Amino acid sequence: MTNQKRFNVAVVGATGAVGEQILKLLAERNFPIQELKLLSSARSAGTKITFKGVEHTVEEAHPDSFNGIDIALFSAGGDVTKALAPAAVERGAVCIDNTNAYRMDPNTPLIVPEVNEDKIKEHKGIIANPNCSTIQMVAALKPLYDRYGIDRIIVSTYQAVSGAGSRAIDELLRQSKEVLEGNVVEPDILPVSSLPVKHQIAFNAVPQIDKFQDNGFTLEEMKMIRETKKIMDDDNLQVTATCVRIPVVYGHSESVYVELKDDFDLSEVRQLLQDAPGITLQDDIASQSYPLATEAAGKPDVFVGRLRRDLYHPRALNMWVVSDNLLKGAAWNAVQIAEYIASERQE
Ligand code: NAP
Ligand code: 3JN
Repeated sequence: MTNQKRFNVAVVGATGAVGEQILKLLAERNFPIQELKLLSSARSAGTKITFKGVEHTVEEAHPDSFNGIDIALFSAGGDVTKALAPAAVERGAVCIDNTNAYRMDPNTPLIVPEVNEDKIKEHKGIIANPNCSTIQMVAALKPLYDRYGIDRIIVSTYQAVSGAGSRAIDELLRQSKEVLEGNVVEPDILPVSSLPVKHQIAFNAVPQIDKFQDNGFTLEEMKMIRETKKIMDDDNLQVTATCVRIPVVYGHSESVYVELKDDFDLSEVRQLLQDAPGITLQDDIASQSYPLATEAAGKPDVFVGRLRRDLYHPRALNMWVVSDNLLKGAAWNAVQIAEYIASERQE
């Protein structure tokens, strides 16, 4: 495009697992960048990162880092967002935030472009990216919600350790080796919570992601419940979640039971999913073809399969939903929002 408007872009958390994927996508997508600022904590300040063949030096993030910035992508944890995003907005930046900090703030749109892109324009400086487990589920359910309506969702997740950061990946690999070599396993990181109690993740399934709430659900489960209602803009939606960490490195999987409001036809459901943006239907039991974390890893889509009618509820459906938690679950969803903003400003 000639005379394409270019933007000054800041990536906060540029040295992290999500930040790395954001940079990769900005380069691959040829995002219209004028100047790129890479920000981290003091720990990584001075680190060199090459972006499109040009070496950039990572700087420690502080409020004045955002002078002249048009678009800031945050993935450095909720406390960093709370400390710096308002300062970035004051300086004229639009912030796309990957953390929980503003997701439930009524003034902050919570966006999955395939579901509620129209709400982006309501932002007052900050746009929130939902939790990874929420994103892939609502993307898969949106075509069904629009066609039949949804009463109730019961979801169980099987979440990869990369969702808990690079130290959790290291922990899984270390523990796997320890078990295979017959050594004692000493859990150190998972589950991430304020308590010192840790559990083995290698060869295990841990039914706790984030800290427990007073109602017995974990924070990850409550994020899924609250965020789904906000994104679907439906307070009557009944959502139950059980979130489980499993020994997979990349790719969250979900077993989703959904009760629809209207009768459905399974072949029409398949067609709706096939036609939906960002969804790949992979559902051929005759050839044992269904979504797998190993195959979804590194890809931007949400993969859906194992579609089947419930045996008891006449309007219920079961499905298996898999996506790369660092891509559609975080970096790709954020870059999609950034592309929307950039395209709006071209006009
Ligand atoms: P990570 O690999 O641990 O990276 C954390 C990044 O934040 C690093 O670049 C780190 O810089 C930076 N950072 C830490 N403290 C900072 C500070 N005070 N000021 C500026 N930068 C600071 O973690 P990650 O897996 O990339 O996840 C980062 C955050 O993204 C999470 O905390 C979470 O809020 C969000 N996230 C969201 C989803 C989702 O579901 N949408 C998924 C995963 C993560 P240093 O190198 O200097 O330490
Ligand atoms: O554990 C996972 O698989 C997803 C984790 C997401 C996460 C981890 C630490 C802090 C979040 C999130 O995105 O909700 C946060 C947070 O921003 O609170």
